[in-house]
Amino acid sequence: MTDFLQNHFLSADSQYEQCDVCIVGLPYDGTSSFRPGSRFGPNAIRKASWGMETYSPNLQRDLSDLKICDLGDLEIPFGNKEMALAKIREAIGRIIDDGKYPVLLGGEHLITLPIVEGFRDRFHDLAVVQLDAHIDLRDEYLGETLSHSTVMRRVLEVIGAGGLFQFGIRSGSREEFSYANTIGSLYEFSEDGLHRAMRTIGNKPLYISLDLDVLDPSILPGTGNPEPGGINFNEMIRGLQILGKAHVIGFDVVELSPGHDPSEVSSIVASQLIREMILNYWSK
Ligand SMILES: [Mn+2]
Repeated sequence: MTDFLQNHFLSADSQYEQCDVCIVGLPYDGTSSFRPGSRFGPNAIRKASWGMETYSPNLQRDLSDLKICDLGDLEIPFGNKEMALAKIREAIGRIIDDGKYPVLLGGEHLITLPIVEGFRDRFHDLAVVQLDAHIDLRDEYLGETLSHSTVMRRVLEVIGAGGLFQFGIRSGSREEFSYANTIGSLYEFSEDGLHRAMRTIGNKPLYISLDLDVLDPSILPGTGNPEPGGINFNEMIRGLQILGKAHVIGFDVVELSPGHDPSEVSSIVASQLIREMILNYWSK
């Protein structure tokens, strides 16, 4: 049957077996501390995506030229954090092993940890770019070592110091900033800063984690922990393009909390960024 709109991302109408790019929703928000609701992110992105064109005039590429599949949301046992993370890690591993290009929709930022573990088991010398307002380098938060505010500290343990490149950071504790300065992970989100990171990353496989709160709350209020003074849309588009000079092996877009933006513009911004990222980063 044709002519029926389904609840999948725009143009993601391939079957899994045939697809090159595989979109997966990871609707986990179990450790959100301030304003939960990012479990509703993936479906809000899917819905908003139908309002945009498949064609990017900026890149002169079209989603409809790609074979994209949207698997829907992974079923996650919400009350059991370890089991939720293990399930995500296993799902990501299967998608990579099947030769698909993974595009992951959060969910809160903790989901990046099992994703990075899945990539680390399969790619040597992995680099991770974090686009985020928050530094997320606490060793523990409220007595927990696994949390949205400790996630990049755990990621560092997985990939090793020197593998993490943080952009857009404007919130964190004194201790976290001093730790970041000792390992040299902070970069300015500017053409200079991005090119500098690109030179260090070189030919390494690169995973990108885009926490949407890196954007200014005036264009993306629908997130759990908004921070004023963020990046605007055109700066982000330009930055994502520069990151495309590296070998980007997959990415996540996390922390959209659609319930906090009745205008739905946040979801529209998120879906446009995902279109640009797919068209920027996927190549045969
Ligand atoms: Mn954040």
